[in-house]
Amino acid sequence: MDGQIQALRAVATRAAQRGRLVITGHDEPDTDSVASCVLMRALLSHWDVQAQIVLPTFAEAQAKRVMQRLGVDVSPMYAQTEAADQLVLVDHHSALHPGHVVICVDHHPTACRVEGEYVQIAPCGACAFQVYRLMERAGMEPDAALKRLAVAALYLDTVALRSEKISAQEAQWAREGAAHLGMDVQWLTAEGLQMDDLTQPPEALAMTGKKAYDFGGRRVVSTCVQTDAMTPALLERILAVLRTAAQESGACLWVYLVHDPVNLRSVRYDITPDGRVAITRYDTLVSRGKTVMPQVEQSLSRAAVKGEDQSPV
Ligand SMILES: [Mn+2]
Repeated sequence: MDGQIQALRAVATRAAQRGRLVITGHDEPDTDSVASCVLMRALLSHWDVQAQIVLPTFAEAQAKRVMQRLGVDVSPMYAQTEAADQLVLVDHHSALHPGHVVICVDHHPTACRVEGEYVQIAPCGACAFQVYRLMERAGMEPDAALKRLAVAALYLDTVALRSEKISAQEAQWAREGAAHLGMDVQWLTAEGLQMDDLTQPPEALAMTGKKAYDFGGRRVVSTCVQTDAMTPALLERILAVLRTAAQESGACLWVYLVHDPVNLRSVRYDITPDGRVAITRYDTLVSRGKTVMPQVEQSLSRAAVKGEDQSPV
């Protein structure tokens, strides 16, 4: 065991003698947060340090689904922290609930001073992977169930290993781990890419990711879907829903985006209240906030200028 690991063990051991040692993730915990908690509890228990996981807010739907499939029951973790609790923060670095922070292991870089006797914040694809590495450094041999959690956290926290925040080595570790453990890579990838379930009714698929924008008094509504399996028939049914929605919304435009994260492309459908649809195809996975909406704003202001030109003086 290296000095850093020894320091972590010493801090945890002392803290557990002072009061209840509580491991917690960020609010509305995602898969990485919950996995980090479970791995941290395993590490502490390896050292005979009693700790319990407390999640003060409900886990995201995806985390519930993924944890269930990986054999982790999150329901007993739902509880509140208390002021006297000794907190171990994972996957976040500022206490959101009562308690005294003693340990923090996170992968979100910050310029702020982080409270705690043991603080480890390193850029890494998933916090759970960082905890997994600590387990190895502690001389533990994490079992398959624990390793599965670290692999899943890496896939889900990094857009299926595509995010710029994951290093090539980490991605390789996740791929090899998934293969070695016989995990369903297609499932991990689909969850990581946050693909929408196309068996939902068109009314639901038309309304995913809804956002409203105001461009100088002109209201634009936008929704989007993530899939690599859109069919012309389903699209037609979604557009029919959107024609009605566009008319009833009072917005001057409804922008619907179909993102295909597998083939890295997007298609944009501009629906006007009169029911017309204009199509723009992008050969990249386009960002709504960074690319599409500025384009929409520009074309709206151009149209406004043109409208003024045509108006009789
Ligand atoms: Mn995370």
